[in-house]
Amino acid sequence: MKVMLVNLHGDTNMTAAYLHSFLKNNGHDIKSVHFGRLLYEFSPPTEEDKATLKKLSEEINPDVILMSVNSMSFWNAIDVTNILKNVTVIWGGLQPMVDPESCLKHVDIIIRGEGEGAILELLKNIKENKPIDNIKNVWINKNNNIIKNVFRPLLKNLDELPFPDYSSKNKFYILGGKIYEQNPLPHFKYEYNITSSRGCPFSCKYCANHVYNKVFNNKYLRRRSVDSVMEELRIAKKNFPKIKNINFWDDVFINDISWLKDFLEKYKEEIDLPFFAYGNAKYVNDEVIKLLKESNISFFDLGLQSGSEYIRKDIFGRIDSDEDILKADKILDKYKMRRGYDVIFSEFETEETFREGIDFLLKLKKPFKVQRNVLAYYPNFEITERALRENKITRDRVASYSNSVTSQIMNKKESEKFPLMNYYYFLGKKSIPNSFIEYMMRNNWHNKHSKRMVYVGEMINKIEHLSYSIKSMGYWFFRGEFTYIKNRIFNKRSFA
Ligand code: B12
Ligand code: SF4
Repeated sequence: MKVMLVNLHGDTNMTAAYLHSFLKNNGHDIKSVHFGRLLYEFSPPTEEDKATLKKLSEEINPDVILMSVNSMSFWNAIDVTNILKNVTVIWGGLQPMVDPESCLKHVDIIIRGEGEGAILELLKNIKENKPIDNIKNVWINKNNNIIKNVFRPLLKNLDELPFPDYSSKNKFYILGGKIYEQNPLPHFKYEYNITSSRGCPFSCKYCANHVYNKVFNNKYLRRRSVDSVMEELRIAKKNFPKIKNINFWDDVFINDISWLKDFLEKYKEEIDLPFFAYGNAKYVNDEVIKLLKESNISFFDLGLQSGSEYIRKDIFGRIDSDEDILKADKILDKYKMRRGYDVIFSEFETEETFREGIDFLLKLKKPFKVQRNVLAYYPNFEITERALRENKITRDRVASYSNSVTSQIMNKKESEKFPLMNYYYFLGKKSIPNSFIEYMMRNNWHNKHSKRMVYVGEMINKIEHLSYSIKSMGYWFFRGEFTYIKNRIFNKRSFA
């Protein structure tokens, strides 16, 4: 079948790359259209982008259009779907999983949970003009009557899936209203996005994994074999010889020590590229960190989420105690691991928990980065229902209920709202002594000089960001990377 996959989540999005290769491998004529660069926040498609997409869609003339939709891209998805309505549009992804009814107001067919088995069966039945009402994982809005099918069993062996396709073949990239047939963004050659697993052993209350673990009885977490991951990396290195960093986007990379040992030994021997991974304090021990360090890890990102143990455990449902984190931090410091701690600020915090949190972070060994997030409330999550019930938030704070929630990264406006958060700009930095932070707190700087703190904090962020961009550009330049300019000039297509 002629299938068009419209990807709103940026050029190197893993979900789109997986779906593309899966459908291609199963004999479908698939074309993917990517919007913009993969960024940590969503930028809505412009009118120009949408007009270009419409014309491209007419040219491709697909039998069906697929879109991956999460709670934050929900409104963009509606917007884009509305201009493609003359073709059957099918949504899959997180929003259909967590709030299917909201999706069926905008499209007639959605796929919930794992997509592979369901999309194959659905496309087959559409092609053969067979009924589509009883396909597991598929929900349908049939004349305002919602047909709800149960979930199908999960894939047992992830190794059976083809590797994600990040090539530019049969892909289109829409940027600034123009179409490119080669990825015009150079970064895609330098970073390789991979996952060795699906799911997470934990069920934090604010995370999609708690939904998966509940629905699939804690069986959602599965891991690929070492051989499969290694083979993907070998091919990646061959196809993208300029890769300088691998991103392991596994929710928790280090939970299976015997897998990790086996994998890293081979990785070091054959791939030996710096890599990024997510970790969790519970799994940090001397052996694991030594292994990671010896295998060339460039950055290790840990979810701390709150320095207050009460918020971390009781509100967020995490299992790591203060003691676990302090112990892990000591080991990470011993191996001089470049690391970051993610924190999430929420309306559940009080002045007391904020202060507790800062005091706790002051105990961690420097240097470390702090990634400041605000809690993203997702539809139908218990934590969202609780926050609404207890009047901690209004509905406009919930992703997809409101079109204003498009990121969980803390911005300047949020920083100004909760003055105590502003200390997090400065925590973990070697150049700023803890005694100075304590002095600021004692003297109430967050109230007296809140705006100034935000200003300085934002400046620090900008400088860090700028130096990273300059470094990347320098890297591209000195390696003769002019594809970006070449593609922009010669591979541009315009319908105008
Ligand atoms: C890796 C990842 C990232 C990476 C992306 C790297 C990359 N190159 O792709 C980074 C760190 C950049 C990232 C950023 C963000 N992320 Co993220 N990310 C993930 C993560 C860990 C894995 C997603 C993934 O690729 N899985 C592998 C693919 C193959 O599986 P999948 O996406 O689940 O898709 C399967 C099914 O859902 C289904 N399916 C999905 N779409 C479709 C479409 C169709 C048509 C069909 C048939 C099936 C289908 O089939 C697929 C195969 O079975 C998930 C958490 C998780 N465990 O899911 C969060 C997650 C998706 N991210 C999330 C969020 C919120 C974000 C950000 C908005 C955060 C922010 N900055 O504010 C940004 C948005 C960036 C962007 N432009 O998209 C949320 C979404 C929550 C929600 N309810 O919407 C998640 C679920 C984490 C969470 N908080 O629970 N993310
Ligand atoms: S550890 Fe991370 S990925 Fe796993 S459930 Fe908690 S927040 Fe989600």
